[in-house]
Amino acid sequence: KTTMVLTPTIGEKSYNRQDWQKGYQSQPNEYDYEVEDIEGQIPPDLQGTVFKNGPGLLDIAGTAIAHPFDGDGMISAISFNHGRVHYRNRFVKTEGYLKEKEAGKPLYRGVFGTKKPGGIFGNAFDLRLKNIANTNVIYWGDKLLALWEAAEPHRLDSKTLDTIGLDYLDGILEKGDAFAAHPRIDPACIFDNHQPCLVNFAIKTGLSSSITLYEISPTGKLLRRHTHSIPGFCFIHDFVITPHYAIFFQNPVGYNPFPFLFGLKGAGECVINQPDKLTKIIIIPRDPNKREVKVLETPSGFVFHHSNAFEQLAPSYVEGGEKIYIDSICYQSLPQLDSNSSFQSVDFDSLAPGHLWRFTLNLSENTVTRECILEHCCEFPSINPAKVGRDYRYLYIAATHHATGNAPLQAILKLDLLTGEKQLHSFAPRGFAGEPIFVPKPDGIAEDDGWLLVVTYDAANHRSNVVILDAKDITNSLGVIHLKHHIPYGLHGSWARQ
Ligand code: 3ON
Ligand code: FE
Repeated sequence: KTTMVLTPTIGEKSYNRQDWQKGYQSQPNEYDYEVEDIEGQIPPDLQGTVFKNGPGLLDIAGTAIAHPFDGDGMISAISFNHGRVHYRNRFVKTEGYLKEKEAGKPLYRGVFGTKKPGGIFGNAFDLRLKNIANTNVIYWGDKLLALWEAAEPHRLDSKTLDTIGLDYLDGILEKGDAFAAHPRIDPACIFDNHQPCLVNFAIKTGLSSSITLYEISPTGKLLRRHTHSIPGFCFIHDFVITPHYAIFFQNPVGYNPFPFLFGLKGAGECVINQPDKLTKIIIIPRDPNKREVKVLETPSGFVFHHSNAFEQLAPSYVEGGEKIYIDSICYQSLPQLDSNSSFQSVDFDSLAPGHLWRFTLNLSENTVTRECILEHCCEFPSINPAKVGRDYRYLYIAATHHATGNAPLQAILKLDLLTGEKQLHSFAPRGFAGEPIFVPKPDGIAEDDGWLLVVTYDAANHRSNVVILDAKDITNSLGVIHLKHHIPYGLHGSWARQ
């Protein structure tokens, strides 16, 4: 059973391409203002800031970038204070951003195909990566950090969003280290007296790869760190945790470095799908005294994001054995973009949509089974943070307006994993949606006692809105905050009681 807000659609498509494309215009301006144009009621107990990251520029001094994942990171902070709302955005003043701004032309190659001027000769053998700090933003250990998975975090002032610089987490990282853009916060770590703990990873890849796992306390102190070598190439964007494990999907891909070396393709465009291979599920114990890594195999297609995982550890070999459940968004393969046409002209209908699957790992029998649990194009999952690594009932995710096919994300979907019931809140035909961020109600009891904060793009007015949905009944929008301008489609963000 699906309940939804009915909105008219244009013909059989729920969107038109010009509308969708406008959400990928650069936003070069930096704003700082109290929002006055608000519909509905801001819940008075919604107190704090939602930080969002994403590409703010889709061009470098007028030259279009090849892919939105190459866009310079821009942080938005939407602060709620006793029903008042403040908006501020700042570019992360990375070395690359500042140098290119000064030069007025692209000076770096992008991982996803953006080139410097000068053709092959201008690009070959320039193997530097431009740390664009565009993927996620977290507040942890009293620091606001903009993350990009191939390099160090950038620290920003949490109030002004001014860039402080590269941050080494007080010595946890060294120069040149990576720090992934998908930390998970264990709400009650069993190794730390049930204190919260941030778990993140770093990938070093090549012919052989390594995964380093970091566990960091709320004050920013290193609790545990261990590195594991992994045979073969890795493109791992996200992972999941349970109380005892950190789990990675090593997608079935290989790497051909030559087009990158010779200046023909970006580093990330040289990843090759190997559809005949299986995904390796790498299960790393978080317990410092148990270092045995287990690897199980399954077909999964390509996975960027996971929703959550949880474990059922049978007290010594009771019926069925130890199990881990993992919910992930699976694509048939890593989408390969046509380098001769712009990403704005992508043919949605020819790309296989991402669907949500549940993988069940039996650690006693070393088997994996899988089941599609949401056959609706979806991306950017979100859950109640108290349920990270725990058995959970509700999952919130951006989704297409229609239940089948591939299209831009225009809706938010709530899935009840217990009953299979779905709710859809669609912004179609002229609205587009990104990652929902779950904010627990201060005195909430039920898992869905909370709000979803969603940045949407409203093509009719070429501006963005911040929509507050009631997580209990997402068909109901409590408030719509109209910004004065648009925010280009973003990637990830987080909530802080700041
Ligand atoms: O060469 C190696 C392979 C590789 C791909 C090593 C490497 C570290 C240089 C590398 C780099 C990876 C990077 C920098 C990945 C960055 C990913 C990124 C910025 C975003 C990923 C987003 C994923 C999804 C699924 C977004 C979906 C968006 C929509 C549905 C549209 O709004
Ligand atoms: Fe991501």
